[in-house]
Amino acid sequence: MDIKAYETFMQFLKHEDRDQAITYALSLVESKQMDIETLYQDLLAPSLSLFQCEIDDEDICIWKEHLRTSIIRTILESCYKFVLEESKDKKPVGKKIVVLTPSFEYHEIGAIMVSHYLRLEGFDAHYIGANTPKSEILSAIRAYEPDFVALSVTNPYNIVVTKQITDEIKKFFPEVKIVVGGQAFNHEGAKESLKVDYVLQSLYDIKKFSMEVSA
Ligand code: B12
Repeated sequence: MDIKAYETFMQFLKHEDRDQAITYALSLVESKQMDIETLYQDLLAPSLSLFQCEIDDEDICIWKEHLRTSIIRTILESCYKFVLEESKDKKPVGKKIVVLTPSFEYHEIGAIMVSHYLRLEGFDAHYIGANTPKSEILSAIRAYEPDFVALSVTNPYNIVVTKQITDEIKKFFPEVKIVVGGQAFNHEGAKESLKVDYVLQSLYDIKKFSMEVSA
């Protein structure tokens, strides 16, 4: 891990210096000092997952968290052109996958990252949004006919709604394979009640999954 790059980036974030943080992160990829996966894994993800507010005032902390998330989201959206460039020479997997977060789940940064990782692996991957109601998920499957639906779930309370959604996908579209991942599945027993085909978490899992389904 490039500690110096991480510390430089974190200094910009700590000072809420949006412009410098974005410019710096994009320059690392543009100058090929870092590839997309390294930028996401070593800088962007930890900058949120390890977020700690050093102020006691809860209102200020919430505002700071929102601001930081918005900076990271801008970087992710701006990186999409590099994702396309990096995946240009990758052999297509020949599978469509839609990535989303279910109803009530607002944490979407992980889902966006995962959709980029899947693109880099050669999937025809599309992030369709956060807090996606069951009816919209079903109509997206009907219209788009994906091979896989990937649900990102962070809050363990949302396992209940995830079960309702995945049961309906299995009922109406048994041919569509379901992938789940996200922090909620780090909790014991979270996946037991679900009828899903894959529970994945890390970039390593995604690469393994890609090799398995391309074969
Ligand atoms: C940013 C943030 C928010 C933002 C999200 C904004 C957005 N647009 O995404 C906002 C402010 C909206 C928010 C709200 C809330 N949050 Co919040 N939030 C966070 C924070 C700081 C970072 C999350 C993040 O983006 N991490 C970075 C990403 C990259 O990591 P990731 O999501 O884990 O994803 C990685 C892997 O999990 C995996 N992955 C994820 N999905 C998938 C899917 C597949 C298919 C695969 C293969 C892999 C995979 O790959 C990703 C890349 O490595 C965390 C702190 C933390 N420790 O995570 C709290 C945290 C997740 N939030 C928490 C809570 C409690 C809430 C609220 C309930 C607070 C409240 N009282 O209102 C609400 C819930 C809103 C809702 N209904 O969903 C708790 C959850 C606790 C728990 N029960 O587990 C945390 C852990 C904070 C804490 N320590 O208490 N939050």
